[in-house]
Amino acid sequence: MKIERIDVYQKTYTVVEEVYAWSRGRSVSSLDGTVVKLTTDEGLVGYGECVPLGAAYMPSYAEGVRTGLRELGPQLIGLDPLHLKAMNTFMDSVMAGHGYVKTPIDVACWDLLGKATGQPISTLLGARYVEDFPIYRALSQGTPEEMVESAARYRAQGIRHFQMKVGGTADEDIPRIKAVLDSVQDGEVVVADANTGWNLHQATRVVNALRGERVYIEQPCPTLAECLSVRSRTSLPMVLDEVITGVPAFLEAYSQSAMDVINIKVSRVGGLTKAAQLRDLAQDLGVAVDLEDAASGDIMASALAHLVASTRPEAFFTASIWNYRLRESISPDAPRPENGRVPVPKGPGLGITIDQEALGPPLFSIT
Ligand code: 0XW
Ligand code: MG
Repeated sequence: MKIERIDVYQKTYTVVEEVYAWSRGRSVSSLDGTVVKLTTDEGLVGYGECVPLGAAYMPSYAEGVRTGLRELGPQLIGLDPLHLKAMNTFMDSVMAGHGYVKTPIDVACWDLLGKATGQPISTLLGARYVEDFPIYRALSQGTPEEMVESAARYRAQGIRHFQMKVGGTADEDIPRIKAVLDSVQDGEVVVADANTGWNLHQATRVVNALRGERVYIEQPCPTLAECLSVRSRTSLPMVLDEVITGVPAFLEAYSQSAMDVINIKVSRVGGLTKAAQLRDLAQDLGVAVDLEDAASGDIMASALAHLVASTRPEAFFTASIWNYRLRESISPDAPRPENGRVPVPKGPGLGITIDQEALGPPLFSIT
């Protein structure tokens, strides 16, 4: 099988909650996504996408995905999309870094492999431990009262795991976290995600104020060295996210016992192939995983569902999808949460149908 044509689409999404805010004054109210459709010489089509969370969350941005695809795409024509490892090795040999550009190609190749073999991606990733799974909900940064109120609203929708967006000053964050902790119920999980927003003295004040509380701390500071320093001052469990850029970064952090959980963002590590490799390693080493992407439309939400389904249940910490938080949709049957749980699609490949009309005409095509 050979890739014969690559169509690239642009899709603008608006965030239902209107503004989603996190540390350092960053926020989004709309998202600019890129969808890739691969067509093969046998007429099979596969879809992938990359939806950056604006340009300030991590080193990726919407126009960068498209510019990267203009550079990379022509070199992929004629390659066999079913040989995922060879495809990734090739992409890495002709373009250094820019994993977020390669992500939609990699996901579309998995969709093709599934359709060619008649199997869902989860089965091809080696397991289908669950048919549905719980997601967490991020609490957009706000006053303590607003964050407690968001948690109550999401609890009513079946959510039991809350990730608070903190990363302000210690004086702002300590009351936020305490207020939400006071409102949680038995069995619920609270993570305080600073998204690199604290420096050492702020982080130290926050973890000291939370000693003994049932809260996880996520990515307190920008660098691994700073996060390790915070970890040495607290016994609260730690999640690392922004610094986990791939297997080498994970192994460096693991060798220093830097975390209990990693947050794997598919487009940060460069696609589903690499995310699954990192997930496999983490679960073998006893580190639990949070599986998500910076943001996700219907396609990435489906890819994530398959990644979760193939994760050993004891290694699964939590997951997140974004498509249900966006007003626009490109798939009528993409997974969406019901009572806080997301079903894993059953059909071949991603297991969803794409509404070509909702996608509109391609922005550009490579043949
Ligand atoms: C990437 N975020 C800021 C958005 C997602 O909702 C989760 C969060 C994170 O850093 O984990
Ligand atoms: Mg995070």
